Amino acid sequence: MELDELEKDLTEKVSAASDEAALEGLRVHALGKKGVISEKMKVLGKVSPEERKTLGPALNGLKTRIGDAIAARKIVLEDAALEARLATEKVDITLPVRPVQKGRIHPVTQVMEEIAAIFADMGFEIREGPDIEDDFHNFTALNFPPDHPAREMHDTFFFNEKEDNSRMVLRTHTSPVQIRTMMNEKPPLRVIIPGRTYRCDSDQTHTPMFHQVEGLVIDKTTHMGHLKGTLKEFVAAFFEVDSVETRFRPHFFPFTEPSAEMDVKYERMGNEIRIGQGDDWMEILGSGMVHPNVLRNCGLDPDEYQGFAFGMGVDRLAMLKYGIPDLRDFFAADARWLEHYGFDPLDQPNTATGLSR
Ligand code: 2U9
Repeated sequence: MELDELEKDLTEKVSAASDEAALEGLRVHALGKKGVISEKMKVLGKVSPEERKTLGPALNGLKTRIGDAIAARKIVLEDAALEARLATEKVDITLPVRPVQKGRIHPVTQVMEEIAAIFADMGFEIREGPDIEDDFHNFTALNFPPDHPAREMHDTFFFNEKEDNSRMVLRTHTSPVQIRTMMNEKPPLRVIIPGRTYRCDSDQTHTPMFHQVEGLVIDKTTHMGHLKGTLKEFVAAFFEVDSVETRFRPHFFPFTEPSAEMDVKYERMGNEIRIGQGDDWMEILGSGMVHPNVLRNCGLDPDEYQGFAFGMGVDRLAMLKYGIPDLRDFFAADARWLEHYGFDPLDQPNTATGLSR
């Protein structure tokens, strides 16, 4: 009789337990080492064998039923807690996205990504390197003679002299990255190098920091025809036109021989410039076959390997393609300018669905 009442009391309390902590307290109260059922078990040894025969199974039954009731209640409480949490975390995915103030992609970043997308389609990989360079990678390995004007103080940003009298520089072009690539990797190579470059120059058309993308192809039979084909395909893709009339004009760079600048035909319609056709020529990039001295400086045998390289100014290409009149606005950090000339961060440039929208 006493056990029946205990079971009724415990069962009611289990059903009434409102959370997992209360249920755990109840479990300890009933089944813990000093719990009410455990205490009753302890007297089993002291009762007569006759009484033990009925009390033993009765107590064991009680213990099992209360244990089961607690386990069942635990599942109910856990489910309820999960339901409550899911209800607070519910998101209505049919709601339109709230109009949030989004950032814009800077035209220089956009153009770098467009150029990378075009060359990636042609099988080029991207390489990057440090902005602070030593004299070897920025000048000597690129076949600049010791007295070349680019090595002068007024063209290049030099750091203070080190103990060994050498001076680090802010790279004046991204070309040192090609040097590092040729020294560290085995041909065939097909790479483009986007990055920041620095020269002591500041006027309407020059800023002391500017952006370049350079490219390099090295293999056993790479020739000037590959250079022309690659660059012609590149400009048509970049300006998003079916064809562009181009011409290659002889030029001089210490690191390429022969060297050529590439011009494109264009026409002016009021304030707008149309690239592709027209009566005028505009210089768009520089290029050439990598000089044998440069190959040798990087440990490559010019009788076995040859290749072409090219370089372009990203800031100017961005101004041309997107009709941006003043270079200095690029670095003025004017939010209204960026709102107008910037690009949607969710539109990734790619040649399949369009470079720019
Ligand atoms: C190595 C070998 C050859 C990179 C080249 C040019 C031509 C070039 C200018 C374009 C506009 C710089 O930003 S700009 O003023 N660059 O005309 N660059 S060929 O040739 C290399 C580079 C690295 C090892």
